[in-house]
Amino acid sequence: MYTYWDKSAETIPEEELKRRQLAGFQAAVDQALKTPFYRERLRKAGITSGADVGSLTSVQDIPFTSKDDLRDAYPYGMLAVPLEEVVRLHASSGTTGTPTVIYQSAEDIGVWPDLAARSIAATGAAKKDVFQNMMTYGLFTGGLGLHYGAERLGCLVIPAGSGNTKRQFKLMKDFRTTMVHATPSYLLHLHSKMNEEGVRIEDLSLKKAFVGAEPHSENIRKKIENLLRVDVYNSYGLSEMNGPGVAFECECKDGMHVWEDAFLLEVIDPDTLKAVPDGEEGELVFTTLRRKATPLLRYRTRDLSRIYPGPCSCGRTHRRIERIKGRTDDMLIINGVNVFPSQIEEVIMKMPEIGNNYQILVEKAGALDRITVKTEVGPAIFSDDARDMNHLRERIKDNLKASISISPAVELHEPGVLPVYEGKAKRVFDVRAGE
Ligand code: DLL
Repeated sequence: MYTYWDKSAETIPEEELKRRQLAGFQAAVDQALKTPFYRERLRKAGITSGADVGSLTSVQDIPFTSKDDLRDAYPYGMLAVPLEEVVRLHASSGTTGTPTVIYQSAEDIGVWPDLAARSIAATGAAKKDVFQNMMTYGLFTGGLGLHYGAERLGCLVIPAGSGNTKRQFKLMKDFRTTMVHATPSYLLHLHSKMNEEGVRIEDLSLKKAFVGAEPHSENIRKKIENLLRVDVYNSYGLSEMNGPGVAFECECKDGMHVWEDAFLLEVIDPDTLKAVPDGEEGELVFTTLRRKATPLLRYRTRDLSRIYPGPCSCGRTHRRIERIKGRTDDMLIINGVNVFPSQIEEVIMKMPEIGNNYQILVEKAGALDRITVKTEVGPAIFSDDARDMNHLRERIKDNLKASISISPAVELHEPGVLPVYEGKAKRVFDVRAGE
């Protein structure tokens, strides 16, 4: 009863998968040795050919690659094929200015839609579906990644791009869109515009939403599922590993399957840099197994997650990771207490009174840190009665104190007041350094 895009690849026996991974890993090392960056780095580690890595565990003999390495190698230091073999590039600008760039050869660009088609087919999507892609098109990988995957699956693809809620609703109604792809924050925003645009759920034919590109909690998933009456599937990816189509939830919605025939996954302790046992939380590290133009070895994602033990009932043998908890560089230390923004989101979004948008502000108050959680409340809840609002504020504070030991100030806002982002939402404003 489960659907597959490429059943033999998705349910490949573990031993066979490992054999393929080793062949892919050795080829990736050979390929990496063609780049100025890795030639130098691997030589120092005593590796001069793919044959020097005899087993999957010997991945641990290879130095890590970081985002800074990609920046330093800009623009061509990590290119492993002649430039005329490259058919596309994607780049992400990040915060520091120098972009990181990933090149794709014609062969590479064939692999990615295959992984993307596999991902969306795992949610039960089929040829008859109408797929409206609300991710930003361009250098960002969110647009083209699933676009070509859905086309390969045979769906009707509407390349709507992000923004313009009015047009999104019109497209959804006129073409009976059954599946959408967007950031979770954009879908919540879209929902908050439904009334204003005179759209009712009954006017739409939506069945599924694929969400990713930003951290979000299980409670955000539930919220979107209830508000838009769709099944929401979590999609994880990063530009360095192509983009979306690295890990995706199947119909079981119980962790995201990492496509392990394309990406070699390690989970490491970000402090000791040693592998953690399966099931323990750590930083995800990936090695590309099938990319020719920009092979990356042991790329440190900074994303925290863990591997789910045991097989999934869908029959896929590719292991699953838990929803991303946050990035190692996202963790806030508030007066000595470590807290991830995702933990705050999890607590507030469990409360039915809370609306679709929130922000976290961290400042200095004398020697101490002060955290303020600003959240919109549902349209039916917001009131001028100060007592009601005070009561809700206190409950939010109590819940945060009880579950994550922080005592923030809480600001309640009317729906539509906090800023909305068409791409990745910016939720955390930590202004301590600038004070
Ligand atoms: O965000 C690729 C993507 C597009 C994934 C569309 C899914 C859907 P980057 O801009 O390079 O690529 O950002 C990658 O975003 O390292 C995570 O920190 C975060 N991220 C991506 N997906 C998820 C997710 C795209 N499902 C960075 N949950 C990653 C939590 C996510 N964080």
